[in-house]
Amino acid sequence: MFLRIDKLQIDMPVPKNPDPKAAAAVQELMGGRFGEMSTLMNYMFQSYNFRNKEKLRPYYALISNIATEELGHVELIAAAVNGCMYGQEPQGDMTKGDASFAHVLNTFPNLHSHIAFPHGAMPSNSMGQPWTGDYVFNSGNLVLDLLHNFFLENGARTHKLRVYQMTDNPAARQMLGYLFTRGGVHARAYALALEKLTGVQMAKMLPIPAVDDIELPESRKYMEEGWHRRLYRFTPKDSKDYMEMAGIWNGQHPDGGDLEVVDGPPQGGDMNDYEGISEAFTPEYKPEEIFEMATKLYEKAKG
Ligand code: MN3
Repeated sequence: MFLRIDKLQIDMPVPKNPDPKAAAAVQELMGGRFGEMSTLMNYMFQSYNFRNKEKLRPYYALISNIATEELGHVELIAAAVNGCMYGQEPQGDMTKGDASFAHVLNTFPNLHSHIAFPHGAMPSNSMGQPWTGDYVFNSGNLVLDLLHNFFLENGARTHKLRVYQMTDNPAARQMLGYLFTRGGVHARAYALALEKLTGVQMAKMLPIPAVDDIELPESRKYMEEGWHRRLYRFTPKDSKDYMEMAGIWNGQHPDGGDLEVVDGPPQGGDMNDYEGISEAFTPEYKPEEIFEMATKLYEKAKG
């Protein structure tokens, strides 16, 4: 089962101004073929359908635990899309009754987000095409599935770098720096799993593309903090769940530091909050009544 912690995996800056073009590009990393919904659902279904869990614990633990981290990556992409859509200031004036979103037609190629979603993240790619279960590969053959996962992570690296090159939005780039580092960890983990299973030196192929994490300025901060050498156990500290992945995630990173399994999730960053947009009816045109009702519920919950 899953626990939910009301935090993001890291602190995410909010861009000063709305940047819907950056949001549209980042959408590819949500619901594209190589997006976070794909890594999440590939590893999730591989863990659901895993056979001989007891005999193959280290592999099962690795795939299951990375799946959980990916759910947090989906959340981070959503936070980045929302941040880029809103910026720090609420937009528009609901009382004017003019074409408040006319500018969107010129600046934002993903109109579906403005019409069918509350100006936020969608389970779709940068063209608004929905994510599909066809992106899930789960043959049940352990070597084949691990090889696929290695391919998926390296493909995702390529897409992250392309999105990086498409936007200079500092908030989007910080999120990319973090996810690039973590995707590198996952690619390395699947490479190690394959090496220990078959003896083939997958790590000699890394990284694909041949851009080291350190070359991304926004990744450096996370590397200085050691994120590129850690796998977190996304489970309460006092549980023993997924410990067995330490049988795979051990030894040295090429930078000389030790690979480490950390007990419990990372500390996390604050969940961002955004003002509603009245002219888009989020959460309502005149939300005061809803706010008042919620205040009463909130007081009741506090006892
Ligand atoms: Mn990821």
